[in-house]
Amino acid sequence: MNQHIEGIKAAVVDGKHKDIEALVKNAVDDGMDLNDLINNALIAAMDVIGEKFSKSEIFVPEMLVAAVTMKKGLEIIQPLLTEDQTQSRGSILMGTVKGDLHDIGKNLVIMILRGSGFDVVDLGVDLSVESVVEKVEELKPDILGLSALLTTTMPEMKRVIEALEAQGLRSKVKVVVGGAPIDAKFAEEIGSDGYGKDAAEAVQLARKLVAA
Ligand code: B12
Repeated sequence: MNQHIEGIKAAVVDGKHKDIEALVKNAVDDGMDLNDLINNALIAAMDVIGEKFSKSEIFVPEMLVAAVTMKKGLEIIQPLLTEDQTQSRGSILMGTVKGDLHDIGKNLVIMILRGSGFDVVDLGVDLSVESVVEKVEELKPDILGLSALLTTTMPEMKRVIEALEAQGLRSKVKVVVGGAPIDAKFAEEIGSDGYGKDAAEAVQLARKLVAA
């Protein structure tokens, strides 16, 4: 299994988007554990990319090709994660805050939540506070999930919560937050209902909040 992990990780880091489909399919056909594939190959590759970017060994174009490659890999896995379930566990709106275009983590969280039986509406990226509030009012979800990957966009999460309060909607929806720069302390400070460090924690959190 290790050769699959190393091969997929290297393909994402090198942005080999033409090879990724076959590599992931081979790993799946060989019975590789999907969590292993996601965490130790695909996500691990993005961590390498992040480090290389920090050290100016690569720049935005390389980061983008790696992201495209990762997305292609995730697309192969997506259908395999869907649970055969007719009854929804709850409804969730999910999006990336204003000024932020990072959506790989958000998409992964959505994929796993859907696979765990939640109904998830993907609001996309770069969401204005107003558009989020409008959607909460219109769709009345059990949970609103917000993602941010940039330290500069983290404050948008607080703005959304404040706007929900101003519109009298805060008590009607649970707000959960996540993304690489977010932690439990920040989540508490801004008055959210919880933080998940990864997709697995997002599912646990959603189950807990819907049951509450
Ligand atoms: C890929 C990438 C990009 C791609 C994004 C493509 C896309 N469609 O998403 C592109 C090339 C577009 C990009 C652009 C930029 N990026 Co960028 N990017 C990354 C990189 C390498 C990987 C991010 C990623 O996908 N990780 C993998 C996913 C699976 O992890 P994740 O997003 O953290 O999500 C997990 C958890 O956080 C959690 N989670 C996520 N969301 C949520 C939500 C909820 C509710 C919950 C519960 C959980 C949860 O679950 C996920 C699954 O486990 C990171 C480095 C890194 N290691 O994070 C830099 C990084 C985030 N980028 C960075 C920067 C600086 C930029 C740019 C400003 C660069 C530039 N000069 O233009 C631009 C900003 C563009 C913008 N306005 O958003 C910096 C941010 C630094 C900072 N402190 O703010 C980083 C950290 C790189 C670095 N080391 O410097 N980037």
